Amino acid sequence: MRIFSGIRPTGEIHIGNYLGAIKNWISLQEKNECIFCIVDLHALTTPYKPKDLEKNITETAIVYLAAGLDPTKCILFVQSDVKEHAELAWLLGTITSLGELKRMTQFKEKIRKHPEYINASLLNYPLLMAADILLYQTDLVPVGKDQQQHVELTREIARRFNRKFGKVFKEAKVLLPKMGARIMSLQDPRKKMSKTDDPKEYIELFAKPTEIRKKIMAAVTDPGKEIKYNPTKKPGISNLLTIFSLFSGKSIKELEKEFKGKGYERFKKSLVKLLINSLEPFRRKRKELLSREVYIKEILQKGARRARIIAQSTMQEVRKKMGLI
Ligand code: ATP
Ligand code: LTN
Repeated sequence: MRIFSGIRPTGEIHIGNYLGAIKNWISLQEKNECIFCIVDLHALTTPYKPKDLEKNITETAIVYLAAGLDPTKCILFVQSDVKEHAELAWLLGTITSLGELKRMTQFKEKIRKHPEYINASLLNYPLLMAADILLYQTDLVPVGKDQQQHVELTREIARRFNRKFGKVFKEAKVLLPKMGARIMSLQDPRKKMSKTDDPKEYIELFAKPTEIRKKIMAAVTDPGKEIKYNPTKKPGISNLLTIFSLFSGKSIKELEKEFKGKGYERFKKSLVKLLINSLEPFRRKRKELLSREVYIKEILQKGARRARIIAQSTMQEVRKKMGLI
């Protein structure tokens, strides 16, 4: 199977990004042809500082490597290094309606969050994402729940193109994790954990023990003191239980039994310990990688060269079918 996914280099990668996406990429790379991208062009659609962008790209590459992506097993590259992404996005825009783009939940959320930054590329974001996926004849797109709608639209665009111009694209399917597809904010467990929100709301993958302790102990819980999984009535504790379960490998049922009658504080303290231990190897690897900037650059350049070959071959087909010779 051909796998494609990406992350925007917009800030610190958090445990939601890890549990919802990256963790699953690690196992997928063993038996599939995987392509993982740092989608820098997508990062320009929300407020950013040019001087932070380069740092965030390197930081995202470090996350990929520290989390266990292996450049000998998969292609790692930066989106803007392969020009075909922007080209295909433009072409796909010609067969996508304004209504389809305006309907996207992420667009609606982002314009609510940044009313001063409503730009055309924010609306066209799903076209670029569709181009990312379709250029590589992708079968599966492993992402968190928030991206499902974009993958569905990509399928629709692929079908439409194939019908209109002749078959070029594969209809990629979304691949959601069974658990952890939507890790919630630590301060407001009714909304998703997001790296462009207040840092109190998320735990960075490389967080220091003191930060982990502070944020987990301050995480919003629910009335009562029972450790019970019930996302509608107890969203706070259910979110923490999900995080606990995914990092420990224990089922929610087992955890409910283990912490029966023990209260929120004991539960949170155990979670702090678990997270400190689980994230320690990531911190260690990051430290190692920080001094290897040249090595990281080489991986990304080599990845871009390999990606370009696939992308160019798809684009040749696209141009032919659309009459652009
Ligand atoms: P931003 O704040 O920049 O919108 P984000 O935290 O939502 O960022 P993205 O770069 O949009 O992160 O997402 C990267 C990957 O992580 C995607 O596959 C996305 O579905 C997944 N993801 C993001 N947030 C969560 C979350 N809270 N729970 C599970 N998966 C998530
Ligand atoms: N929109 C995604 C990032 C992204 C992506 C992709 C994910 C851009 N292109 C292609 C999967 C496949 C997000 O997480 N915000």
